[in-house]
Amino acid sequence: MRTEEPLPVRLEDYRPPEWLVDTVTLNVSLDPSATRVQSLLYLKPNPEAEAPAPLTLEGDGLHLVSVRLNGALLQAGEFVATPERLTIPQPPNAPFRLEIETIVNPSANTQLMGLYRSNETYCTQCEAEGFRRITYFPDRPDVMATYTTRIEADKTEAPILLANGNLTESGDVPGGQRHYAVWHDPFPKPSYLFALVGGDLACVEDIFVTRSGRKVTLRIYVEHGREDRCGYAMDALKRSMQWDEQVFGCEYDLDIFMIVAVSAFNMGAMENKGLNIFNDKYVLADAETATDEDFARIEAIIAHEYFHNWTGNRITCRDWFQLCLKEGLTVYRDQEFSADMRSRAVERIGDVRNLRAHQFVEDAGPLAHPVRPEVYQEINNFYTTTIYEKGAEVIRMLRVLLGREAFRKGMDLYFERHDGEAATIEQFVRCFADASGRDLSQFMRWYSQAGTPDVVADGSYDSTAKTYTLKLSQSLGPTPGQPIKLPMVIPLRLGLVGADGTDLPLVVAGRPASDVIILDEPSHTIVYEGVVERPALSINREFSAPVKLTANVTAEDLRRLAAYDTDPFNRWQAVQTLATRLLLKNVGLLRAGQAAVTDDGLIAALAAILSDTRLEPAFVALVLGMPTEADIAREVGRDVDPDANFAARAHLRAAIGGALAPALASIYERLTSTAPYSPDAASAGRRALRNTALDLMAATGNPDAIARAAAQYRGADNMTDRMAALATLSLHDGPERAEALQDFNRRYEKDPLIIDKWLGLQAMIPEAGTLDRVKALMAHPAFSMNNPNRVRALIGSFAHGNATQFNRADGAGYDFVAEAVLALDATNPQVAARLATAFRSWRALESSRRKKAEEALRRIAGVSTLSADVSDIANRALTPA
Ligand code: 0A1
Ligand code: ZN
Repeated sequence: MRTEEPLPVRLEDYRPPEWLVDTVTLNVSLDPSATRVQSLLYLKPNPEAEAPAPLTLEGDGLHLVSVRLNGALLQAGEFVATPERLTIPQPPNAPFRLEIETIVNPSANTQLMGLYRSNETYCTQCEAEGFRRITYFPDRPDVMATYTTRIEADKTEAPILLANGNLTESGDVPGGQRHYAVWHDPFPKPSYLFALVGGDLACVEDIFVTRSGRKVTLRIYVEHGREDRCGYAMDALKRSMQWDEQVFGCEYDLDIFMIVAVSAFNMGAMENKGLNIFNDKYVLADAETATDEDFARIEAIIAHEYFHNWTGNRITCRDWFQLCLKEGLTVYRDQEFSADMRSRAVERIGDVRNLRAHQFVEDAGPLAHPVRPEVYQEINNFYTTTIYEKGAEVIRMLRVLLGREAFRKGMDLYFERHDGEAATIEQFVRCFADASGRDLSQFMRWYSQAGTPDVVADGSYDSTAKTYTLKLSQSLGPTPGQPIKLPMVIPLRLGLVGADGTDLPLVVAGRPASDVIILDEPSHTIVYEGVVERPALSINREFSAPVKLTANVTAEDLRRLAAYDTDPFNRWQAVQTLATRLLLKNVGLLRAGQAAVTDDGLIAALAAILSDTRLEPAFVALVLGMPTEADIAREVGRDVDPDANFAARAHLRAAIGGALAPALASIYERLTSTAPYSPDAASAGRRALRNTALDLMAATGNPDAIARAAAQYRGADNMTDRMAALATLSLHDGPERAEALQDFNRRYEKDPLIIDKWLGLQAMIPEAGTLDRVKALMAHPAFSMNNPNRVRALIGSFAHGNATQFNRADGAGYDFVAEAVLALDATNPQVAARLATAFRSWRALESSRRKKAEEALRRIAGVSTLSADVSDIANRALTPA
């Protein structure tokens, strides 16, 4: 743990590094509790820095053994070493060699940052500031060096020794049980991309031939016995490599690409050069153990980490404020990859649902921050949905604004101009401005202004003049530190949909007009001419801008869009909007003690979509999905009562399940298949629709439907159908549920990754008994507070995925999560801080819950030994709006 209070870091304080590092030669001798790290650095003064200065290298909890400068052992007085810093007050004003020896204890590293052990395997995590937990270093991304890593270890403990780059040498250490391997990475990189692994791992190997004909060895390392669950990840990797060549012209650059799956990992995965390290959850999959969603996520994360090789590694970030430079761009790239591999419409709807569920919520609360923040206390807390997913939306808007071709030109220019550099957002956007000749200065506000813009679209038809007048306006509310906002550049793709469902021609001032309107003023009016009939407005098609849209579209228009819109996103959106209007009305009625109502128009729209056999099943499943409790809470906005939201949604689901029972039953039968399981998107879509139908039929509590779910659970030959049936059963307290839950535990008790699904499902049951169930499950043999996946599955699902029970009226949900945050903070502050973000919407709650949530947050914030990570989240969450 750090012993110094961290100061806020500000973008405006950026200064170039005073010292540069040409080469790093590491010699790491692995030992469970005393790993010896010898680091040889060739340093030189940075000609761009202001003045020659003392040399200050960062550390974190380090123990120094010795330091030598140009071969001479430094004496006390010639350097100052603390666990956090190594300072040489008077270094030569010329290039020199520095040799540093430190000892670290990987077994005691519970933070999982730096060098640690996952089960028995030695592995590293250096992003963002983990390298300084291994050796003293100028640990900032604009210091790029080439690395040579020699690893030595006991042969039986760690027969496999890996590091970044290509293997150059390996062999036995004479006279003992130890062996070594030397890896060299010729590409200059920042320290956060360093990695090494040592362990007894199994390996699956394949080969990829790049477009220029180079053979690249592909290896996935996993625990012994897991080799047969690597096939899908390997296939996804090869498809990613090929796609990046075809779509972005990016070819892989080393002779080998390795992925190592570990069971203890703070995040999803890490893009270390040539040696990606993955949470095993995002590698291992087969029909028996993984759901369709797991397969899709594995494909996306494998692609994401691979794509970082160019967007992140070859071109990295100048400083951590530029994090979205690599993350937003790489998310955009992985979303496009998934869209090409699967269904573009389904991918887009899924991505937007995810954006609204997480990023819009973050943007609406006390943790809101710009896509490029200007200040941070703890960088680990900025791996957020705003940096990642909103960052991707900003890139997507660039493509909408510039068009596909100019966008690609801008990307090409970026790769050409900045390869091998640590770049900024300004440099990135400049490439698109230069490639297109467009002025993108106002567009830059997407990077600097936090919050979700509100856009109001008000259309009116003049049947005499045959004109359609569209008034658009935008506003952006205050966010922490940003009381006043300037207008954004908002690209809105739109269509005017006629009664027969076709798009009417867009004509403005006598000329054909683009289907993209750029709203860059507070308000703007457009008059479309020659509009032969009253159209239904379909706006923000494809979700062309990440805004909250309010349009004066009638229910009748929405039903037209639901039935016909040529843009599948807005077809889905039309149903969502109809459902949201009904849900909001019912939340009001229920809170006033009245009965909820139904909407025949919505049911009819759903029935029409259900019976349209030309539609992709995955799309129909999404349409039937209905807004989530979180969606409702977001729309309600303030004075939120999670119980009322839940009741309104449950009422709607039961109404659909009741009214459409015959259609749902026939879908269920029609999509029943005896073909062997395949994770492809089309098959997954059919399963998604069939399981949605099952769930809606059971939503009425109909015993036949519940019996059907129980039968599906028992008879399933794949995890998707088994889990879906279990999820349906989990919502209906009865013997079928108890039996299936017990069976699942028995079946998979040896496999913690699968038990995670079972833990998560139970943590999300919207019943009063769930908190006690969660507490009891903490004693389950598979559960451990030391494994982030287990913690997220059980406690994280409860805190983030169970709105009614986390927000129990008696406050017991808050108390439980607060205690868990504090308990975890002692061992793993990053995971604790992530859990603490569950409180981020506390101010939107009705007053009684708000008070209880605030008390719990204050209890967290008041603990004096808090980590920087949790203290940052708790304090920002409590800062007055
Ligand atoms: N760069 C990774 C995310 C990541 C960030 C921090 C980590 O530290 C524990 C790990 C991974 C990505 O975007 O996938
Ligand atoms: Zn990433």
